[in-house]
Amino acid sequence: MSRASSGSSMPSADLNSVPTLEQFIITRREQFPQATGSFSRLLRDVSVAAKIINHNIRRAGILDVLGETGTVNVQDERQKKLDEIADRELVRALRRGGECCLIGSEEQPETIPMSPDAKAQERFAVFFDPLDGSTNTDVNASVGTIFSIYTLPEGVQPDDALGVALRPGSEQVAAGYVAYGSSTMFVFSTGNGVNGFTLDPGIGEFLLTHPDLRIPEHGARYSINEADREDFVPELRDFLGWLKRKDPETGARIRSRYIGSFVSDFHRNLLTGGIYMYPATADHPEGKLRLMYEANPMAYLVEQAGGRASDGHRRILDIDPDALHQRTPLFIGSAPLVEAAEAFLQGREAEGTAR
Ligand code: P6P
Repeated sequence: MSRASSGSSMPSADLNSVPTLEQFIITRREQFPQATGSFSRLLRDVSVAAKIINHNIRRAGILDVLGETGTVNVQDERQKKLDEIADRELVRALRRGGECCLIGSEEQPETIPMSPDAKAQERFAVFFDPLDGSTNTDVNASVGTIFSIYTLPEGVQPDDALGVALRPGSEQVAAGYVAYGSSTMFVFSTGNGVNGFTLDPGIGEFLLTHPDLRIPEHGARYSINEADREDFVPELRDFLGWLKRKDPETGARIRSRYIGSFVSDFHRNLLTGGIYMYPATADHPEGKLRLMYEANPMAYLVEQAGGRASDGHRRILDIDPDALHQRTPLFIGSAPLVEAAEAFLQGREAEGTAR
């Protein structure tokens, strides 16, 4: 049980009783086979950008960072000022850190090649959604940052790196997100489980508050935008009908929660159990979520936490990417719920009660 969920508050004197993010990575080095100095420094660089982004978000009404930039990004979405700030801070932190040789961002039409420092022991490619759910920023609702890390073979030139980096999500070496909610949390995995850190603004450090996170098998919440219901295939409507039925034994019924920020819905479902769905719709026939920097990193995390992620027919992490900004339908969360969704979508009956 995480310290936070046990309800125990942490007297300030005990702040030193739990590791910071950087201490965690260094002291558990044996669990991070790729945790060369370069990898630890790369995670530090992402966490530094997260703190700066958090600083801007927490003062959004005070600093002139609300509203739109007046530009449209490569996704044909109106860009928010905080989108631009988050993207800029992540690029700056990774460039300054010198560990990364390729960046792919939701906000950038093309990848950004970088010349890693000569001292860099590894070649990393980082893909990120700098501010997921940014339409929420002007209404003080929660948002997030999502990142995905691949290693690149020695000797690859930055200009050739994208072709080398566009690999299935199963080849990620790390992935994570930052949830800017009632507190700011940094949640990541390097393939040995999922750990959550909460930012203590008083000392400017992410502290380990949610060790070894596992997604509950039985989901309490489902997330989907039911305004698109008319676009859903009949099999999905049948699944939703099945999902919402009363439990014959307890009379309980799953509850709907849809925040408008994938990171926030995902994070809640990771802690309480549940399923997030963004299927193909009329406006997004390929699905809305982007494979390389939204679906893949979260699929990596959910599988590390015992959950499942699918496009309804294929495991997300098995999809062979064709393009940086390609989209995918997404069903992600507690394994029994995702398996039931797949069974309906594939015309198979769902076994038993998945809830
Ligand atoms: P809709 C944010 O733009 C996002 O990519 C996800 O974070 C969020 O769950 C979804 O889109 C919301 O999209 O079409 O329901 O408004």
